[in-house]
Amino acid sequence: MSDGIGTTGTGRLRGAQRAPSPPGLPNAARCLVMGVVNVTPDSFSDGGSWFGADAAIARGLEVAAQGADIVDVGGESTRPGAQRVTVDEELRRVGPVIAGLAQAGVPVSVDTMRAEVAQAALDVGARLVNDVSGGLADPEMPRLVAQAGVPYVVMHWRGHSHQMQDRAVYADVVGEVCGELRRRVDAVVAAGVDPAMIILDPGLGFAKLAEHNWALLTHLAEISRLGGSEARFPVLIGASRKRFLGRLLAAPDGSPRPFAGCDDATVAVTALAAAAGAWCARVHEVSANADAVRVGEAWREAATGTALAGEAAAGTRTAGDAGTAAHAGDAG
Ligand code: PMM
Repeated sequence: MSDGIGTTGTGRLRGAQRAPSPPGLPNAARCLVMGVVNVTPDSFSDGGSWFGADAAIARGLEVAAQGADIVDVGGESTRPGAQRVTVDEELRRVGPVIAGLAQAGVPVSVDTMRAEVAQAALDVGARLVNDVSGGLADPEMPRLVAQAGVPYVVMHWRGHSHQMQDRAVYADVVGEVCGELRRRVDAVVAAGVDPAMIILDPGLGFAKLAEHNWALLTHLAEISRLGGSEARFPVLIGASRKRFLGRLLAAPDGSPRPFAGCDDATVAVTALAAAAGAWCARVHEVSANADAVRVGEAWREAATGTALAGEAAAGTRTAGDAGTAAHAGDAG
């Protein structure tokens, strides 16, 4: 197994590769940054902050200016225990925001589990459908995405918010998540979705305990290959401000760190995930994460270059010598 960090030889090279962006999305020689705009009164960490079209559009423009490659607009909270909103309410929340941002030239994704909402979002300029249920919540979704020919985030999901934490039971979380994602990929491809349009997401925090999230984060290369296939899918991760970070940073009395105090830890996860070959990090605070993906990319490139030089020189020099030679004279 290889995660692109801390392993050696060809394992590291394979793990560090990153799948390119699907057509129609920004492509960069680094991990992308997706800035979150939740147009909800009750989302996980930013509920209520951008509730209302003008505030949400202003926030979307702000995160784009801070370096978000894509702005993800959602109108339904998925925090554990949340109740669903009606289709009309979801449409009312996200429609004007997506239209406003798309008109301003911002690449927008719609965070929805409903085909009707996805269609309306695409009609006003969204470029990507981010479906946290991977097509399970609304059976119409894969067909709609296939007909529209747009990129599609297929996230690992085991049920709606009110029931998901009971389903955080795994014997082998990486193997089971890869297997369940593979079945979703097969299903959406059978519905007509072009495999080149699929982005995978392990669904951190969705029917996952902290140890499950960490295990998945350290096996991004396996998720990209669904545990061993030839195809390599782009991988999106959404660790930002999630509870497992608050628990990691708990006070001495055990009380979890509040969401807003988890942004530095989010940045650390982003840098590590970028170095491990993640395609995109979904985050609430963009600026520092936009720096972190560049750090991660430099790390990944240096690791890859060192390993390549070591392989080329095998038998004549050690990998350490090769790494030194490759950077001789570089004082940066
Ligand atoms: N997490 C949330 C919402 N949407 N989409 C994807 N693809 N991946 C995620 O991990 C994800 C998501 C919940 O977080 P929020 O309520 O803080 O936005």
